[in-house]
Amino acid sequence: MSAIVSIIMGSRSDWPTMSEAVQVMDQLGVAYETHVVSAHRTPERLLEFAQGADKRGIKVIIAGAGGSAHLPGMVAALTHLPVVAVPVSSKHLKGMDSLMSIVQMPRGVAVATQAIGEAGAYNAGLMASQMLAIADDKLEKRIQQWRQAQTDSVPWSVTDDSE
Ligand code: RP5
Repeated sequence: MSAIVSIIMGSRSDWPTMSEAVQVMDQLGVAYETHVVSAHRTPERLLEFAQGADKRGIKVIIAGAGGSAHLPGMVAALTHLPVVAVPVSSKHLKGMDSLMSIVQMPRGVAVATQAIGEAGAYNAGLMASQMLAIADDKLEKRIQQWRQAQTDSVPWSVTDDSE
């Protein structure tokens, strides 16, 4: 299966967070690729990646970055493909810097920003899958089944697992 979602991150150090995105896509059978693309350290790679993604068959981009976190917004500026963004937690400001930077996009360039950290990365994988399901009936069915399984897994009782 060739990749239809591209997961990019500003640094290899973002991978423990961004690896959460692949978990849900593995469960839902969505093909993805993963790359390190830094807006600041590899700006030419960023340009090449963003301008070539559509031609390579990528439909949705998930971009995670921490700190000044310019990657998601710059990718969105360079391609019409939807960009789902993950603010990665940072050492000094715990990802508040990443969130504030990523979420404050100027009018006319959209980024779908998720929560800070692992839950945000996981939901980015889910959101990308839901976007793709708009034009994929089989994937839509798998997502419905996945959601039902999640609902069924929530226990009624806090004291007895068997209930
Ligand atoms: C950002 O700076 C990256 O996305 C990462 O979250 C952060 C720190 O990067 P490293 O110094 O660990 O490579 O660009």
